[in-house]
Amino acid sequence: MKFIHAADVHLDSPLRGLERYEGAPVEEIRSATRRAFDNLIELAIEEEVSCVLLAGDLYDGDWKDYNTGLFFVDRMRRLESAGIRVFLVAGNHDAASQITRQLRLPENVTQFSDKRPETVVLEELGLAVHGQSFANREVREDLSDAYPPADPHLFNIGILHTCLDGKPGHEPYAPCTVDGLRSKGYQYWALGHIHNREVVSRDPWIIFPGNIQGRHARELGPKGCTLVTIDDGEVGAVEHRYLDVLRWARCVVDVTDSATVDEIYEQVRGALRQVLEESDGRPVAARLILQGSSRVHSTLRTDSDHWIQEYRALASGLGGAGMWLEKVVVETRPAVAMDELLARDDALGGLLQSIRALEIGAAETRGLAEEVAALRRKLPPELLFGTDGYDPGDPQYLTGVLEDVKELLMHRLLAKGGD
Ligand SMILES: [Mn+2]
Repeated sequence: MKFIHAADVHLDSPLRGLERYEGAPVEEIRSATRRAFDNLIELAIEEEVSCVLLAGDLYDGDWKDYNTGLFFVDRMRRLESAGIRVFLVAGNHDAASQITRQLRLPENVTQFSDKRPETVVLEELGLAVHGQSFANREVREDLSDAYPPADPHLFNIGILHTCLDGKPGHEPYAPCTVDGLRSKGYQYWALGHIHNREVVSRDPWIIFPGNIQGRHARELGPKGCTLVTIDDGEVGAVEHRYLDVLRWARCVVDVTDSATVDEIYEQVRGALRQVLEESDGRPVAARLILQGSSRVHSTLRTDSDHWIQEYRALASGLGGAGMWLEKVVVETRPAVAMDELLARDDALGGLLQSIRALEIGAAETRGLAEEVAALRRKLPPELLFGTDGYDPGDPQYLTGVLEDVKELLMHRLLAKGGD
């Protein structure tokens, strides 16, 4: 028999950072999580799996309206007609406390309790499925602790939404340990919450399948689910299957060897084309990052808005499945011998030396922190504390900004006064 393990569907979650741009395929982007979920349904039917496991964060949060629920119920009915069972637990995003609207689910779907671990036994398949949902967003205790020991006569699967032993960039919910999971004696742990695919262990199998559709520039590369085959009560094959309909990529181009902006443009074209070719026929949302030391650094920097739009136009003209630049980051350095300039015994040399010598100490950053305090109060919390968040009052952040200012000043001077 076979089963599919997926997690973090985040149904109807918006894809961040794309819709603002001219030419971005707004409808395609909005429907991406649904189409990826449709791919999952199709795969389940095609592969004739016995069950589908959804390890939490099926929803992105409370439904905006009933459409999200209606879509899900409809897809569950399709699985029901194909004789496929579905087991799901709620995660932090769709914990009982987060969801106010509800729809009755078809009988093939089991949603595990958020009070205690439950076990469903499918005698005809020789299968026991254990699971528990999140009752609220912030579950701090080890839920796996109370899961029952394995039934020695059956193939045991544990479904759990967890950060495991803590992963950077993911909230530390329902922590547990590999040893703790192993001690239950299950053959397979179907985990969710971490959006990157990871095979944590092979004995027993402990897997994060990752999410089924990348939603922003940090959820890179192919996304999908895990298809597991069980032969004679043991795991036979474990395969990753792609379900995503749009792919996120990071395209870093070192422009050191390009002498002119035209050469850089051609280099970028080649790099973007390669990213598109490696996307398995999916449209790509890419972040373009230019690095290296460049003789045209100041042109790129001073006219950055122009170049960003040039690269955007370039990307959308590449054809194929389509490509959009989510962001263009120019991180080049000037290709000048800074040491020589600093050693110069003239006005420019002296000015450069004094800028470089500016000491940025605690007092300066403290003063600045007070000045940005008013601005900070106006910022939405997700900007301050999200995974991509930054705190403009943070002394470390401010020191970084001041260092940037120093560098920028020096480069401006060189662009004007240098050769
Ligand atoms: Mn989660």
